[in-house]
Amino acid sequence: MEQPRTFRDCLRGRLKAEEAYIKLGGIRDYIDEIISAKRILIIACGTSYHAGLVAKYLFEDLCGIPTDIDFASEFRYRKVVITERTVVLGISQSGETADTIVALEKAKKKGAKVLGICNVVGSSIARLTDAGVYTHVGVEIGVASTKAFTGQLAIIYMMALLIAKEKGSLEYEKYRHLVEEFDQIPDKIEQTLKNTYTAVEQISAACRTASSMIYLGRGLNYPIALEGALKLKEITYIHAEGYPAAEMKHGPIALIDENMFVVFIAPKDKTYEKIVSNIQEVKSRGGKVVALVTEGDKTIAKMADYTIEIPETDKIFTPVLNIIPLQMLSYQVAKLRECNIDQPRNLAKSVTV
Ligand code: F1P
Repeated sequence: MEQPRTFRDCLRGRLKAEEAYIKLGGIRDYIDEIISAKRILIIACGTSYHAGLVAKYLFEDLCGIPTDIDFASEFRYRKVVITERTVVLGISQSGETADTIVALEKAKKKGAKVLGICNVVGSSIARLTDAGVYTHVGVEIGVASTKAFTGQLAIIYMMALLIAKEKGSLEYEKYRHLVEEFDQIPDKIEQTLKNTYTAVEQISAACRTASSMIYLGRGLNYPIALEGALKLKEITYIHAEGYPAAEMKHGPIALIDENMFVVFIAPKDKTYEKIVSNIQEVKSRGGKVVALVTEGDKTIAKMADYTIEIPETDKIFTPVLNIIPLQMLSYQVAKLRECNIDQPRNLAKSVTV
């Protein structure tokens, strides 16, 4: 519920086009290195990994820089090749996740510049990186990351926009248009919370007894499908899988029957028609469809069992609005199932071993 404010805090006031990079903390001193990087490598765990996956799509799409992402827990244990002019970006809410610390130290030893996005000021990861930026979302009380995730996205958007502008991979007019829209996002998060509350209550009542759910999205909203599913697992203990929507036919489609709830993230972008046909595939097998659609979309609303309407925005910003009702859905389901929402079983705020 705090996220309209925390997202605004991450922007540190209005984001004026010319000033964008004053807000990027120490990272602005490395902007030339990022622009001339041959590769960006993102390292993170859990929810922070999902923010990193959004960053991968944006750095490639807007900035044209080849970007890879790896789980810190994988990177730390295998033989890795760090090629010349690789910039590493570590993302961590707590700044104390053991796997991420070790992985970033390893990247540093191999000669990479290591940058960071952290929530906690003075944390181990903040100290070990060459430069970084804090999210400024404040302390997150619940174990499952929510406002830290959207805060990480805020920083990632600022980075991607700035790099694209400085690199010249985005025309200035388009850059200005995106910056202006970015400024509207805190208000749109607020609108999303208001508009989706009733729908989320209805859907949570219907799926509270589900034994499994599938979350599907494409492009920039594929990481949101992963994060929506992770939030459900973490706080409701319902099994959930996030998948790229087009991969459904390569396996998960076998799971679909009349007991399966499938959440589709379906903004009006260039993948829209494909998502419509994915929805048809689920409906024809009796699955229950929950669809996150752009406000006013009647086509999908007619096909879906439940619809959540998301305010219109530029396609690059849809992830930050789409995650809000998915977090709320997990919260409402957890409440109905009488789970301990702030302290889910088996989870720790920072995984330090
Ligand atoms: C990573 C993380 C969180 C998750 C939980 C366990 O932490 O997986 O995403 O919500 O708290 O740890 P961090 O490196 O982002 O602090």
